[in-house]
Amino acid sequence: MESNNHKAGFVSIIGRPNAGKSTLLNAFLGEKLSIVTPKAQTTRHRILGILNEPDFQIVFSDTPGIIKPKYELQKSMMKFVSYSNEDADLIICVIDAIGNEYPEVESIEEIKKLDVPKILVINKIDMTIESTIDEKINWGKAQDMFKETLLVSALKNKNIDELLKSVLGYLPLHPAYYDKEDLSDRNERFFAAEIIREKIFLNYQQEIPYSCEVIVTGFKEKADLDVVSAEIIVERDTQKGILIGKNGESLKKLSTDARIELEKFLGRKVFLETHIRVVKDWRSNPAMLKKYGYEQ
Ligand SMILES: Nc1nc2c(ncn2[C@@H]2O[C@H](COP(=O)(O)OP(=O)(O)OP(=O)(O)O)[C@@H](O)[C@H]2O)c(=O)[nH]1
Ligand SMILES: [Mg+2]
Repeated sequence: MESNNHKAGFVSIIGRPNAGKSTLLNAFLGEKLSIVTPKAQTTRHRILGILNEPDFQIVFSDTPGIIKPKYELQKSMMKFVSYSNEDADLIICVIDAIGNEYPEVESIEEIKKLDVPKILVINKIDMTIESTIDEKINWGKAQDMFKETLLVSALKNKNIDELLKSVLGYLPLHPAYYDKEDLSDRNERFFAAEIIREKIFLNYQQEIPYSCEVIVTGFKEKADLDVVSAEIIVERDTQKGILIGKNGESLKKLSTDARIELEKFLGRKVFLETHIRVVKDWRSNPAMLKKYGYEQ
């Protein structure tokens, strides 16, 4: 039985690409759920990460980095951010302490309009000096919408407990929304596809990662291992050639990297088979996007 003091709520994690939103989600959960890479626009979906304790359930949403969309896929990614904010009991706006990039004025204006408490999280404090942090703090004050500002390092797990305590302060008394055993709303197939996508982001450069989509077409649990079949979708034949590489070596490395990570995630041996398929300009094709789980 849940106590009368049980809290539950939705917390939307938003910010520019690369600010460390997915790393922060993983830090909250103490588990690697969302994929993380040094490249911008790694996350393409809204991914729920559920933190369960006897007295609370926090449903975090990791979201794609906020950008001005240039093609249909990016438009859909920005829809996921809006949905996440609409449901939220609290919005965590993550900014990167390194460099001097701030959220776009337009996106800040949109967020300001929402009748939801917002807090500012300045991330990557392990990598920067005090004066630049001060600049970020002052920027936050000037926005006149954040209830508070917290300094963290999601990567080094610094001040995450303090942030969590603060988050709980904004959540209402409410029964759990999801089963208290659940870690996410997504299934193993989804995370398997994400892990392969992460390895594509890490192994290939320029447009390749952005031109790829991964679909898990088969997932068979056998006695001694899982057999995972995946299709990697690319936009052009030349990209297929690059993915495969000389004598198939690039694809072999990608498959090995993905399999190792998959085995870690699933805690079981994995046999991974990959096929590459060309779907011309899938990123701009509404029908294909719908098929791949992007809403229009
Ligand atoms: N030094 C340092 N690096 C961090 C920290 N948090 C995240 N990073 C790094 O920043 C990069 C981007 O991290 P992500 O978590 O993928 O960022 P994101 O905001 O989810 O990015 P998108 O999904 O592309 O919008 C990765 O290389 C992370 O390892 C941190 O606290 N300190
Ligand atoms: Mg991300």
